[in-house]
Amino acid sequence: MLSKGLFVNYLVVLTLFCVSFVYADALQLMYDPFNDSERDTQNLPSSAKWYTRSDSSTLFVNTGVANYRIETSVSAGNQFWAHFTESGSPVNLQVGESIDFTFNALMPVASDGSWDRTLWFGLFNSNGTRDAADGSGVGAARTDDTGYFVITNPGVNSINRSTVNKVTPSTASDHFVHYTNMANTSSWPMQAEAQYQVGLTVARTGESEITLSGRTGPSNYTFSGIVDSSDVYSVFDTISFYYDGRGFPGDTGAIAADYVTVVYNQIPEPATFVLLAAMVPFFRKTRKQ
Ligand SMILES: [Ca+2]
Ligand SMILES: [Ca+2]
Ligand SMILES: [Ca+2]
Repeated sequence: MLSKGLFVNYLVVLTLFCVSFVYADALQLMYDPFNDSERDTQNLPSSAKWYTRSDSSTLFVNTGVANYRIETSVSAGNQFWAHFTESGSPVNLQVGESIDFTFNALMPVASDGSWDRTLWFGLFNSNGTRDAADGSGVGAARTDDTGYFVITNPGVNSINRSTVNKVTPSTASDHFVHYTNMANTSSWPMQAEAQYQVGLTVARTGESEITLSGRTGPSNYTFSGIVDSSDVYSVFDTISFYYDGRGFPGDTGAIAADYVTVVYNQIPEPATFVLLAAMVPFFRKTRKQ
């Protein structure tokens, strides 16, 4: 029979175990404010190595503004991305876990809303093959990527002008080429040089269920409860951005981002608690000596 002290210890461990399923640990995998004025060093969480699909000169940290940020040069469009885990160690969401991707979006020149798919951003999985050079993203390493993303229209304030999308399974695609629309939401007209926090949260709400939520602008420009229950994606290691210049005056534009953040809301491993429980008698024995 358990002694009273031992019983209390087991009770504490059991409580910790149960509480762990209610309160996930928030692990900050990336928080890049670009204070270091460069985009080339992978030293997470505070500095990510960023890549552009175009020439290296088209993506830079703008140090000519008060608060440094990553920014594209003006062009007809560009795509850039970063990896928020070590290669081969993606986030593998368990039931009850989620991952948040947020950033401050900024338009050096305001979008004029003349194109319905201007700003794209999402969470992806490289599936073990990463594009890790400027000018890449066009070959086999990219076509196996999967994920979820948002398209928003920062030139217009209207219902259903933003969409939430999923990379179509088993298609040879780039992050943003072959996709399935999951839901429509509202877009927010971003003013030039004003920052708006936007983002996407992917939650694993069941063995075969993913629920998406996020933000396309201030206040109530949010979406939630968008459920995927077929061929779901639960593994992630990449964030990616794209913009289409047709959304800007003259059909060329640029985007900037700051405070790019990825948080993994992780449930502590049950094994940790089983181990703790197993060690309780040992601790008590040690204390008695
Ligand atoms: Ca950096
Ligand atoms: Ca900054
Ligand atoms: Ca890949």
